[in-house]
Amino acid sequence: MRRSYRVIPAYASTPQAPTGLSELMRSSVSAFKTMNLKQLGWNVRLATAFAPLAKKGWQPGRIIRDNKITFGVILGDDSRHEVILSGKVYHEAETDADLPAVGDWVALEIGGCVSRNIIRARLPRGTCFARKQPGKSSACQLIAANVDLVAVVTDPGVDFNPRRMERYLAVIERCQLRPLLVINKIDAYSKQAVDDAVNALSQLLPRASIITSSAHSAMGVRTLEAAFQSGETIALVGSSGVGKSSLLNRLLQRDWQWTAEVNAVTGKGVHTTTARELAPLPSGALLIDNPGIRELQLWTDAASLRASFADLDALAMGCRFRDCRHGSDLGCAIRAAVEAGKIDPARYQNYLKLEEEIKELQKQSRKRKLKLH
Ligand SMILES: Nc1nc2c(ncn2[C@@H]2O[C@H](COP(=O)(O)OP(=O)(O)O)[C@@H](O)[C@H]2O)c(=O)[nH]1
Ligand SMILES: [Mg+2]
Ligand SMILES: [Zn+2]
Repeated sequence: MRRSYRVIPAYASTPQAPTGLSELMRSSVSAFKTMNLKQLGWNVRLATAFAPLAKKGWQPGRIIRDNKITFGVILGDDSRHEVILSGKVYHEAETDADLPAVGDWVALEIGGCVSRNIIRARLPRGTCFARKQPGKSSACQLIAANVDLVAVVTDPGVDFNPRRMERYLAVIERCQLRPLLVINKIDAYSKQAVDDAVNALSQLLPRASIITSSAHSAMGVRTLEAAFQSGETIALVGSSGVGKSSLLNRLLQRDWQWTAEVNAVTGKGVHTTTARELAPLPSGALLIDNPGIRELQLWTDAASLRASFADLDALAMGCRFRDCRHGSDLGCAIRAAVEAGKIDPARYQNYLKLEEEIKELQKQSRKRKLKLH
């Protein structure tokens, strides 16, 4: 499987703008734009990559919305444009994950062929937040590009599942991003239930910070805001319905324009996130809201498994046999620790399942390679 066809490429040529005028426009706005680009996450790495593209008269912009057929981009002067992909960028992408995504920086031709705005190139990514694609294939799906921190949102009740949080964390760490756990909707639960949720997560995942919040009462929202630095890109993930979009609106202090669709009958805003989008916050951070990730499947490898189970891995050094599978094997140090009550049995089960999952992934990727040759 290569990629699904979903972006209509523009087979447009680049008409040359009159040099004098475009030069003038570029030089007069460049200082102003550089200043504002920084607030969108622009840095030296990107500026270096963009330098040769600037000579073609293209402008740097950041993708803030994926409309499936078109993209929404924001420029350094805060203007927002709807853009399409050039045929070249489309054809040069080997997989879906190579196509521009929310968070990506692109070189744009604004008002190009037949007044269309075209993505002429995608700049190299600093980071990628990616997961395994739903379904059987082991292909990777990009959630967002150039992300610094991933905030996993849950609630203390219905959605609460520390094992799932652990899996999110494994993906986040494999992508070398910083994790943050958010327990939202605390207004709707007892203090005891919230404390229990915090304790369960901090015991299982001691290396991740935890913030409790309520998008309804605004409790903890300031703490959340303080955890995001200016110019930093944060991806909000978690099950549908946990309050990601509500938190975003709280942080924005208004409704994000693209998510407020007005119902023709009631005249009220209907808030459902159908697309992935990036919103600049008044605090200077950039927040990416994701539609619910229905099926979290790991796109992970042995290294991330090792990282999230470092303590179990250390224990495995004490197993009698080198190839111990930590099941019914004689002299298994991990099983002994579980039996002695030192390791949570559920976490041990998860460890065994993750190993199987990785083996399955590797098998599938081998099969795919065989088919290609
Ligand atoms: N009680 C309570 N309800 C919330 C809170 N945050 C969101 N909700 C509700 O939960 C539902 C889903 O919220 P939404 O922001 O769309 O969740 P998303 O799918 O994660 O983006 C809506 O009915 C919200 O009003 C909260 O902090 N407390
Ligand atoms: Mg939402
Ligand atoms: Zn063992």
